[in-house]
Amino acid sequence: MFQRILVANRGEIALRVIRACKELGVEVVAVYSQADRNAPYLELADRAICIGKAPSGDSYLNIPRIIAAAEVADVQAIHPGYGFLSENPDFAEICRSCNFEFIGPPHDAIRRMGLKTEAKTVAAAAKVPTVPGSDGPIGSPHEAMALARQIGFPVLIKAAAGGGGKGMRVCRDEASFAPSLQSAKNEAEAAFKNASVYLEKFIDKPKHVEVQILADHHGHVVHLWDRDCSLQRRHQKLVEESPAPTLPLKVRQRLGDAAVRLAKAVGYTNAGTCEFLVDSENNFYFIEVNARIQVEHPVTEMTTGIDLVKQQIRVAAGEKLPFTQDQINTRGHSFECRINSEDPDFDFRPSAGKITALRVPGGPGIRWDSHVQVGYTIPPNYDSLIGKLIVHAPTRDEAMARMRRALDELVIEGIQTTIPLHKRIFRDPTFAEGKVDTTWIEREFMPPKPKST
Ligand code: MV4
Repeated sequence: MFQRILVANRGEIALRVIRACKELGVEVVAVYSQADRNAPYLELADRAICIGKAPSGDSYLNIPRIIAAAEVADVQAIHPGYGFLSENPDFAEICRSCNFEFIGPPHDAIRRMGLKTEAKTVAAAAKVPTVPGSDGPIGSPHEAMALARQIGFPVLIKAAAGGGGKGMRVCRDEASFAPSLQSAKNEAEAAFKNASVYLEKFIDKPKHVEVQILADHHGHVVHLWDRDCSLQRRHQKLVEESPAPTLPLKVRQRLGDAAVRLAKAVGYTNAGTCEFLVDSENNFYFIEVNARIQVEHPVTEMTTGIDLVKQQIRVAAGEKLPFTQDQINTRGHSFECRINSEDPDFDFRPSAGKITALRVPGGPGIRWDSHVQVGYTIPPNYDSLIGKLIVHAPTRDEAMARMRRALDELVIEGIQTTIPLHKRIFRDPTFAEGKVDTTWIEREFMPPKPKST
């Protein structure tokens, strides 16, 4: 096992990794930007090193500064958390060439999975169902139009280097195809410095179901079942749960098997997620791989009893996975609500400021993953996630009741948060039936308000 690890991240995930290190008896070095110098979790690390000014480019995204901190602190490994440098293949490669183990997949697996058409090609070769569409990035607008006709409208134009919905355009008919293609390419070039796009058949009102996988360096790959993350707004997840509601066990087993085949096909190691779209007839289609620990990993930890962050560290240190697929048992149901410092009544605009009061829920089946405390000032420089409220109970209905109870206990004053929105969601009958798809929140629950003129 490593003697000392550096955490190249901030906020709740930095704290999550610090906690895992402590339980493993591994020393942990935190890094922080000037904006985070008063963050309370820094005191829980064995050492904290300032890596620069508030802008991410000067700190959490700055590879030379992070490598310098790792050298100074003499660590053996670097945990990237999520976001920031976690899926940057160059960072993973640099870490390893500087003799720091990168706690994540091999850099070539990150690179290949980052190219969405490459990921689809690997998936198809591993007999994982993919959405019908172009084989790889498309050529001339003329060829693209011919292909779109062949696929059949509506089609979706997606950025090859993308993800998260950027550079994505739904195109319902031939007339709108050429302009949609141009604007998708422009957006992709601006966002990813890569204008390459590909085509897919548009799946109407899909659910977003993802499968957690873990792979060691000894050829063992397992899946830890599924999460439903359909409740999203503008590609920002709000609520996640495990297992996916309304999906028959047979389908969930086929999803898990598909994810394992894909991971094996790319030589994946460490923790990762395979994302799928599921249509109204429970057909599933692979869309992308997330080559990192995800925000919503706790719902899987609650239902499987497996500490994913500890397993990431153990696998990176060369240990074998301590369980086989048939030893992974899931129990009950888990939900996570993302608590953001945003105002849902004002288009989710960020609400930075000082937390003047905080009451954290407790009791059976409750978990609160958060780096904030009373008196803490949320810096305006980073994402607005301030905590994750996670519940676990024997059944989905009991887990919903537990979440309602926990949300009623949770009080955060001084800033606006998404708590009131979550209270409404957990009282919604469609959500209670598990019948929410990825378009539901904007279509039915809170349609965009018409702009007053
Ligand atoms: C799709 C789709 C429908 N059909 N692909 C959005 C972000 C990216 N990860 C994939 N996304 C989608 N791809 C086809 N062929 C609908 C979405 C989509 C979506 C997917 C997952 C979660 C939320 C979403 C919200 C809108 C659209």
